[in-house]
Amino acid sequence: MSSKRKIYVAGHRGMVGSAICRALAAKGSPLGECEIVVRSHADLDLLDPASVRQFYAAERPDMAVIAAARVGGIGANSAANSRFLYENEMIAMNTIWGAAEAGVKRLLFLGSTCIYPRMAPQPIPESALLTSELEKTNEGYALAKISGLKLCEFLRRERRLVYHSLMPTNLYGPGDSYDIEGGHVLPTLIRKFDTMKDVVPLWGTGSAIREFLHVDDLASACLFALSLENPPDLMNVGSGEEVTIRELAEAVQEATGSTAKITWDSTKPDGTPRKLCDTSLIRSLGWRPRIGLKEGLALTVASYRKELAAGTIRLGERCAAK
Ligand code: GFB
Repeated sequence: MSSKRKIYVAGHRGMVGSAICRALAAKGSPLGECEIVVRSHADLDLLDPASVRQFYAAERPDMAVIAAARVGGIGANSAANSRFLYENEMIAMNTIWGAAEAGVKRLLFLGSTCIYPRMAPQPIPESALLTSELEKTNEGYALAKISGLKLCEFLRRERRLVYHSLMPTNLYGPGDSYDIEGGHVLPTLIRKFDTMKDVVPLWGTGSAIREFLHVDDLASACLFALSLENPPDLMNVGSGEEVTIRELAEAVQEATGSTAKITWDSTKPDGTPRKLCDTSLIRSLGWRPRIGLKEGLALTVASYRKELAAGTIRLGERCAAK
């Protein structure tokens, strides 16, 4: 019989899930050698509680990492708050509750720093959760992620299962979605600067401030959190590196070699004015990010070109995989 730990990664085809699978499979992983269990969307519908229960009963993993979600940028979120709430709520409830019912002892749930109030103090500490109103453009997504992290917290308290959550800041990296209408700002800008030769129309005023974290740094934070015997219920994960959207646009323009003219459409929303997370908790326990924005951007433009040439690039909306 194998003594390897069996780890279920939900959302393994998404940018985050695939980065976690790469990190788990890498030599020297802090979790040691493990057996990674995955299911494609076609084989397991995470919106269906009975299928998820059956899956856990059959596989009985030692650990689960929930990186599955419907995700998108400000355009996709604000146009479909209902779908972002419903699908993410169902995925969170089914994967977390199903794991608890099957006796899975350890689970890591992934959310996003959009769970914090729109006007949270900066940098945003974990304690800012539920202290005031959410940002309207992504309220549905945020509510679903808050439910998920609370379910983990309640199960931990009531059933002594070590279920905990990480809230990453805005992510980017290989395997992202380059959907111009529904994607996140960084990959969308790469796609726009690569394909629009004369004018690149950008949204909002360019004054919003965002922090970006390379997905491989998030994957290392996930493995780090899972290797802690008694992890905090909730930890932020960020790079500490902030830029205005205008500065990001200039950096992406340089990284792609574009000479197009940038225009700003102020009828489109800026969203949360600033979203820098306070990472003193995870840093105090020993985790650090390694990939700076300049290096990460160059790596991401290179992987965008590779994915484009290989025909594996994702240009449409992402579902059930962050
Ligand atoms: O990544 P993003 O779409 O979402 O970034 P959020 C939005 C910011 O980039 C806004 C500006 O200030 C936009 O005005 N922006 C400029 C653009 N040009 C563009 C463009 O072409 N496309 C896009 N998408 N933005 C998301 C949440 O918020 O953050 C999600 O909606 C999730 O729920 C994610 O939490 C991490 O950073 O505002």
